[in-house]
Amino acid sequence: MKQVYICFSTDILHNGHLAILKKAAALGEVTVGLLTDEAVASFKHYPLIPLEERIQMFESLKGVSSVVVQEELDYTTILRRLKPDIVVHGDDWQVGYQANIRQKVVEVLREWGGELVEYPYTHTPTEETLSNLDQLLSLPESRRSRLRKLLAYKPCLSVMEAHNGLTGLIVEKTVVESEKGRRQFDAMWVSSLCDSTAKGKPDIELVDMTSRLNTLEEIMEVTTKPIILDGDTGGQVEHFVYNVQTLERMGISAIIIEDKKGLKKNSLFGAGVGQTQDSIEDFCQKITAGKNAQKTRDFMIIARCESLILEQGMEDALTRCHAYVKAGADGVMIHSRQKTPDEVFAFCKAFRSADPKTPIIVVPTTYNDVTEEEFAAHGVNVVIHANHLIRSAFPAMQATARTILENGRSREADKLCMSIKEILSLLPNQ
Ligand code: SPV
Ligand code: MG
Repeated sequence: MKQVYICFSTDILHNGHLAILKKAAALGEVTVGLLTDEAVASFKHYPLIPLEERIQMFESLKGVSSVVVQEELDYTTILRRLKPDIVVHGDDWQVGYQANIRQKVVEVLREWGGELVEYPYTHTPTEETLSNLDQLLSLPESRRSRLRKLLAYKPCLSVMEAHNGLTGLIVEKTVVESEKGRRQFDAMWVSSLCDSTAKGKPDIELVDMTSRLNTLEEIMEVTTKPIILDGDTGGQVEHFVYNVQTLERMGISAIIIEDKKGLKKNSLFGAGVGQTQDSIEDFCQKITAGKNAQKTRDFMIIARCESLILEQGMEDALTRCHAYVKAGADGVMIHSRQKTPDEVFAFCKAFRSADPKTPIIVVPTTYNDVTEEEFAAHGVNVVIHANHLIRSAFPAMQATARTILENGRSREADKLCMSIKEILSLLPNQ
């Protein structure tokens, strides 16, 4: 009997999958390969059903004689191990980055005279199925826990700022495809700078928590990706513990609080604007109080160290970050406003030699020559692109406003604008 191999990434089985399985079973003995959670998340959403349960689900299907785990999107390793006579797939992978994966399958099968059999892909998910999936992914428990899950298996997460529903949608939906695969943002950063700027206000903790929660609600209503909130200083301990519980209940994955006190100013102003760093003791107390207040394991409190910004030196940064971790912090954010990454890399090296696993978060606004891949090689786990949507929107909007004033009509501004059709297509359920 011929050996047939078919790989699935799905966690929601539908008729199309069953139909293709039936056809595969008519060709011989079927081995189903299931992609790991990590591999699935690398090209679509984080799977709703974890690998162990998906294995059970497929093992119980008629026509499946065994189930194996396929570690990578690329089939080469698993095919060389199993050497099947036939690989079955839908015919929907002949374009884009999947075309490369397909080509490699054809080449590897040639090594032992195997054959690729493709069937027309028969199922297009309905609007309803897609919106149900989005609803499941955006439930508080599901969304909240996803940041920790992503951190557990991805060397470095790519996080993008969002400051309202529209920018949330951009972070949610922007995907680029290349030969290397599909890339999308892993999570969203709700920045104090951008949330304030979008409201025309300075970044000095003037926009209060009620307003910040409204921004979060607006973003959460139209997105599914996990959210990291810029919590400024965290405020008074008595308020902070309360806010931790509120955020957790909403489904926020993490809050980052910075070790400053008094009137907070934006870090990128540097040391000359009268910003005061909190004492290690008081900041540790705030972290511990927050950790004791949270109800789930999922929620993360990340400590942001301002020692390099405030020119207190590397030793101070390291002493503080280790103390913050000891106090319960789930990660450390090291901030810098240097034009080069040198001090951040030096921090990472020294921090990692004593602490191999606590996540390190960076915000490379000023030292942005460095790629996420390079950061990962230095032990960084999260890269936050903290303000780029508002900074790119502002000059674009300003140019449009000027053009209309200059011409006394809007026709000349058309070339600066997206079409109404395009903007409508970004918005869900129209
Ligand atoms: C923010 O985005 O509000 C931040 C990062 O706190 S920074 O502006 O670089 O201080
Ligand atoms: Mg901020």
